Amino acid sequence: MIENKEHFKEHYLAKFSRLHGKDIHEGTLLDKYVALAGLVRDEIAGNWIATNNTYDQPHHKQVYYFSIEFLLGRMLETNLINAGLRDIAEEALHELGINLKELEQQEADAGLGNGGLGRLGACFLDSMASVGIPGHGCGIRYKYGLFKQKIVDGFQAELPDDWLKNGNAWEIRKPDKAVEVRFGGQVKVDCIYGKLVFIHEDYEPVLAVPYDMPVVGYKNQVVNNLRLWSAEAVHKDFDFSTFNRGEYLKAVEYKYAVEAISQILYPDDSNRSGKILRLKQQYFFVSAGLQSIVNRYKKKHESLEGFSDNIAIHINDTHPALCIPELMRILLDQEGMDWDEAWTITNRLMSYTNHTILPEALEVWPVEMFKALLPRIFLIVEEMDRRFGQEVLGRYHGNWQKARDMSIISDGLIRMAHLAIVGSHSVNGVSQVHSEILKDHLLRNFNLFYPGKFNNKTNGISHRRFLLKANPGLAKLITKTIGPTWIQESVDLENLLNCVNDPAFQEKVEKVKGQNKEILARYIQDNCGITVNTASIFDVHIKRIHAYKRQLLNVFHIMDLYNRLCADPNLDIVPRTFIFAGKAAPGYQMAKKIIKLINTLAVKVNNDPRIQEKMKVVFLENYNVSLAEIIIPAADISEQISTASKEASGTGNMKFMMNGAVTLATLDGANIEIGEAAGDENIIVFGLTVAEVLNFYQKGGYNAWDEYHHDPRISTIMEQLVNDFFPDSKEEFRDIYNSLLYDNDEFFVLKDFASYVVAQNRVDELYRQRNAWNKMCIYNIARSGRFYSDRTITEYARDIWRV
Ligand code: 26Q
Repeated sequence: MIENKEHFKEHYLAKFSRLHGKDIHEGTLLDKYVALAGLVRDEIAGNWIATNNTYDQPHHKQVYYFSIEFLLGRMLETNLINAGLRDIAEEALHELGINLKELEQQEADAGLGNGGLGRLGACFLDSMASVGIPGHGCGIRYKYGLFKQKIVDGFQAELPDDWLKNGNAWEIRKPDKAVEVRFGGQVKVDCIYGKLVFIHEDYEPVLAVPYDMPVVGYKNQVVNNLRLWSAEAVHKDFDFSTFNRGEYLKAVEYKYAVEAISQILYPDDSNRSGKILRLKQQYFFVSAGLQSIVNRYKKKHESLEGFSDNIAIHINDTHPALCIPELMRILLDQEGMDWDEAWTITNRLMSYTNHTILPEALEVWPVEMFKALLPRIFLIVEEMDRRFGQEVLGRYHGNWQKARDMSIISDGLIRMAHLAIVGSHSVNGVSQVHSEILKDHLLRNFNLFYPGKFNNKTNGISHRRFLLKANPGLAKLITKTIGPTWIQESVDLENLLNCVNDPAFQEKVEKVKGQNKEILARYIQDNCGITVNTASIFDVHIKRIHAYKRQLLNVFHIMDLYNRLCADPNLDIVPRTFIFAGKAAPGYQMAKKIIKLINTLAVKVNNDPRIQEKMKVVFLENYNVSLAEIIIPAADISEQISTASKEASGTGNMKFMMNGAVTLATLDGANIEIGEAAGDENIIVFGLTVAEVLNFYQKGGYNAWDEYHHDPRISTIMEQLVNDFFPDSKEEFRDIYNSLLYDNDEFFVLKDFASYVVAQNRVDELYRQRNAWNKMCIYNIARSGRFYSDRTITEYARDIWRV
């Protein structure tokens, strides 16, 4: 164990020469990073093994968190902090003439996720380890993460994210723990001693090889495990027999087809329906994960007795919902249980989180495709559907309509949300309002059918990553003011309430924010060549680009402000820097147009001398976890402006709040709870409410042209999209224009425009009163403590997993 600086230096230099066989002075930054990460891994290895051994003792219930995404970002600093080594490392390296920050940047940002759902998975891993819950992640080791975004000529271009090209210092390949996953073929049914037996034949075998990554708890000696599966060809008899027949090409084809399974993370796509490889990915990691859980359990306990008391399995959205029929398969076909016994165990084990109510995001699979790829699993799903249908008919006296509405299979499609609900003992939403919408609208039938199954677990974030690590200036100030207990228990941030009225403290908070804005300004300068004024309001909108997240509403306010400034160059406004970042799914044309629009507007605004530096528009390319860690600490305004009812929770909103930004928000998702926590006077709210939006959807009554005709600002902006306001992009934005006016503005952008402008004007007014503004920031920080993922995970553990 490394205990001090000198010790650290000694170990580090030894590690370096062992690894690289050369002198440290000849090492590249990458060499130095690799040695440091290796040293950290050595340091945590003992606790990793010890933690695992503890979990193998009786009465240690294990949680397995299945997620098709884990958006980890970089791990070096987090691991250093959690292992209690950061300060020692920083000083020791400094004395060796090495800058820790520079080494950190050598690590690839692990982008194995699209956005909120994947990042939530990563925060939960951190919290499970830090709270000391025996919780393991189970996912896919994608060779390529989410694409890298380049902006070329204002357009998004996608490049592959070859994140493993320099290796991954944190993972350990475990070939001895590999299992076989079977696709395709047929199922033969036999009757042996009066019992039906299902035999899967002519399948294609795939080898699932696990790579384990340590998840280090915060200064508590716990090191949990994240197991990511990689697909490989089965070498045994399979390819050799083909090989022997001289079918070399076939063997190579097989190898490539197999490796394709874990090759790439699918982007959250608008036309994502029915991609067979995606279904393969889902079954691949679900089957591998469950087999390894069952193997481990049987190795320790000899049988499956007590299985459902000692194991909990969580399904992060429906992507891993095949856990349900796959566990049934194992219990029925391998363990020889009967249906009822297997079903009772499965149901007790499984729990499911829903992350969306967008109808196009609810997963379905065509029966034909499903059946061909997973013949045995299909039979089980069919049986589940049949039995569930009987139950519904029984309960509702033969109401066929009800049975059809609730069925798992319908119109040739398998509805994964229905499968997940029927197979789990708990279904939760991710914010209060989202959970209410699930219960009262989207899943109303199920809530009535299964009283008590539905519950809420409002999301949270890792405050250790997004405050302690990302914002060292603020973290230090907080610790100096209220002591360090907030690092473990972020509700203690409330102690800052004693300082809200202290002008000296207000000034310090403002100063830290200013320093963070300087850092971001330098980043913007280096990456976009745009000079921004750090005295301006940093108004930040960063998240996936999606129509419902309404980047367009922000854009239209900027256009309106620009129009006002052109009309009156002396207009008195606080200078603003509008900052955007986010990726659009490669196949989502509308989202890509929005990116082009932002960039086109940026060129126009930033180069107009009449604007006199009163506003700047910046689009930062390749948004990822590391970039978020630079932007969020520097934000004055957090844009959370989704159409009410559409954003299940949002988690970026929480990260901004913790870093002392003021939220500009619709009453959607967790914004509502953020407002309740911060207090009405410390958040800026506008727009339609959930009830109003749902009412419009149900009853109609909204006409986008009314907004166009009654508000000259809106008609001006709409026409500017298609006239020569953007001279080089005349027809480029026609689709946006049409979707708003001819497709009646599905997300109420025009409807909310007027109230958004009022809210934005209020931002301007409030920011002028610097003391009052700083007070708002401090209230937000102080009351953000409840949105930490330690709290969320403790609730999951208590109410759902019962550990
Ligand atoms: C599905 C099929 C094929 C390809 C991709 C996908 C796919 C991938 C990612 C579907 C959905 C996602 C991601 C969804 C997501 O991030 N949802 C967000 O989850 C957060 C955590 O709960 C919430 O805070 C956000 O409100 C919600 O949008």
